[in-house]
Amino acid sequence: MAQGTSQKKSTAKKRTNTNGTATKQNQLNESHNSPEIDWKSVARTLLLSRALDQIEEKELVPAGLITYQFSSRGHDLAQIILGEQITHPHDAATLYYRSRPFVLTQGLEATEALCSTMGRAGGISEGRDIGVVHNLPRRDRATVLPTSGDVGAQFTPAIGWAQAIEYRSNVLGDGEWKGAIAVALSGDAACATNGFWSALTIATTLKLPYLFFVEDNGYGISVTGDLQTPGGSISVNLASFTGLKILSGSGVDPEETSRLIVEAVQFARSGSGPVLLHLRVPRLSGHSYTDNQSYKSEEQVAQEEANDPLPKLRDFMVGKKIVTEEEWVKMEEAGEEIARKAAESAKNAKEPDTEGVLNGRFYQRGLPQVAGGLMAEVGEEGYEHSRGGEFEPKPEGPRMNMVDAIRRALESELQQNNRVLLFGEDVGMKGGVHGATIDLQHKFGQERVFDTSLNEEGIIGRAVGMAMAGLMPVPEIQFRKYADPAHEQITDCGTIRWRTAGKFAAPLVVRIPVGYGKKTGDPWHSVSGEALYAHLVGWQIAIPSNAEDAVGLLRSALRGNDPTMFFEHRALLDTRDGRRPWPGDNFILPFGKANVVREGTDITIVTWGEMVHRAAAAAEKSQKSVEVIDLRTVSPWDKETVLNSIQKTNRCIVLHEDNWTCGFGGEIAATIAQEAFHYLDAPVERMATPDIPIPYNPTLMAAVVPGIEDILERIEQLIKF
Ligand SMILES: Cc1ncc(C[n+]2csc(CCOP(=O)(O)OP(=O)(O)O)c2C)c(N)n1
Repeated sequence: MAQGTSQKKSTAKKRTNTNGTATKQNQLNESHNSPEIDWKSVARTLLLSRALDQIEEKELVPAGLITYQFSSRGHDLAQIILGEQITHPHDAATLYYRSRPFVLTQGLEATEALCSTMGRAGGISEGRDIGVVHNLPRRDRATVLPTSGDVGAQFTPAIGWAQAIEYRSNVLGDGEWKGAIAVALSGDAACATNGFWSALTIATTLKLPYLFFVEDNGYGISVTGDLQTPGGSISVNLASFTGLKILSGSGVDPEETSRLIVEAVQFARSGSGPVLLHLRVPRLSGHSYTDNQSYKSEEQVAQEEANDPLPKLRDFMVGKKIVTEEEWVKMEEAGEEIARKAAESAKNAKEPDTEGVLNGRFYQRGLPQVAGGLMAEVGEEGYEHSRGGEFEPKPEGPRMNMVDAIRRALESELQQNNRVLLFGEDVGMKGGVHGATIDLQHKFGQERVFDTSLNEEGIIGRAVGMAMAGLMPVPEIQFRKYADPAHEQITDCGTIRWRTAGKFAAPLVVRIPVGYGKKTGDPWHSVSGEALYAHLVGWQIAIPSNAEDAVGLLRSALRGNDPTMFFEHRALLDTRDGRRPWPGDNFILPFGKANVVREGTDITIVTWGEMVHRAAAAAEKSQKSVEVIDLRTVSPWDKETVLNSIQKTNRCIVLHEDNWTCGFGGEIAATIAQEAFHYLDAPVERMATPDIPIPYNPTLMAAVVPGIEDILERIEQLIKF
């Protein structure tokens, strides 16, 4: 039996919250070595959950006080029994919108629940997110990781947490993480998503302590299960999946459901690998309040009603003399009373604070962060101390390739911070397809530098879970185009801090080679596409133009507290333009601070990445005095340096390799037009690749990507304007 279970035994305690439900840590039944079910606690939570659903459906939604209502009726008993088992201090759960009964077991208060669905202050996201999309930093039980509205997005962050459990307990020696598990709650349709299959592959290949908890009601809104999974049973289909323990059965019969759940949780805790628990449950309401279930026959609805777990629990408890009929009625009334009081409190709760609505896009001193990243564990002062560095480079040795400088920066941070982990396709033994991680696995071991399965959603989603478990994950995506399958995880990661009202953060650094190669390009390996990510909430984006900046920005991101995209331009990795001497083991560059590469008075060129060198070469050739600004980072971008330069030169070209339409140059041009219009002596010029992929043939490529001669010509034209 895993060590964590015996820990639980020794720390067993009882806490009663204002829901009146006990959040008791499980005690072991000595004879069976399995946790006893506290049926009264289960019943209290179930009755409260029903009363909350009821008051929402009958009163608060019709009164227009709640917009999104998702009933959990039918799914609730199984979730609550599960919640009674998820008690290890480092357990974590990822959820979906129907998971509120589980969250009640983890300490969610009834008033908080209704403030959440009503979008009021005091709700778990302070009105920012719909109230069924929960998150809960650890109270007495597990950490409830931020829920996504995207079905299927819950699976891979839980994988990251499970892998972090292994890393923290086995490598960092954090004994208290031993025996913890990650659980992902889902419906049956969610088993058709990319996230599910991604998580399944990782959990089984790495034998992670992971529980897939599938609540199968036979529908994904109105689409029946046979269209989600051939034959309609995920457990039948996965029977031969290597490395996966499968359990399936009733999610409504108290005895069978609890036996299956206890077995599943114990298996996951035992260190034997992942388990999938497939429970059949009825969905006793429409998918959401507005769904009238017209696609179900009356017979079907009646069958589902007959399968309601609530009367089954009552009959079981009364039959087993755990409660009398009278006690049951009293518990029912108590649940209703709590829900009623909670509704009154929620109705009287304030509207959320509008002043602070912009807070939480990025780390800001003074804002809370109780889960995720280093700061949640060491506090703000500790974190601020740890991120220090030297802003002045101390060049040493000969000029080195950018790729070698990146490798050395990774190595020095791996040495200084044992929470840094590097992973991705071919990152381990091979050292990455671009060579940025050569020898690092050899030096730091397979636990810290490792290969992953070919699944970008899994790479990024896992990184998100690891970051929330306090590690600093550094995933590599082989080429920018191949980040596309991870887009859902990328967008959701960026909003974590904001949508949890600052409670959670997932600082991590995604390294991605971008742009055309030394000799040629093509539609797959030459995408830069920074504008797509600059448009997202919550991501920092660095695009260094040389080895020195790469080291400073990478180190800054690795010691930072926000998700960062670190773009490595392919044409600079091992070419002369990108080379610089090593700037020192502690050199750091702040984000949002541009570099004026070349000063001038006639015209300003604003650019980044490889285009910096083309702009500088054109400036060199030009007879005019050209100022070249290397933005270094596009999120945040250094508006001040750009606007100051335009006040001096009165003319500006914005130049990038990314496509024209909605390219980041459009943002800069619009800002200049708005904030420096009176200083302009000519329109702001944009230069970019037209809206086509980068062509393979070098002549074609040269015809569309802005070149030195094109820039030179544009300088002349603009100055003549
Ligand atoms: C990626 C994504 N696609 C579509 C939706 C819209 N949607 C919300 S719930 C749902 C059905 C999910 O069914 P299931 O996973 O079985 O859970 P259940 O609602 O039955 O409990 C769909 C299609 C979504 N939220 N996310």
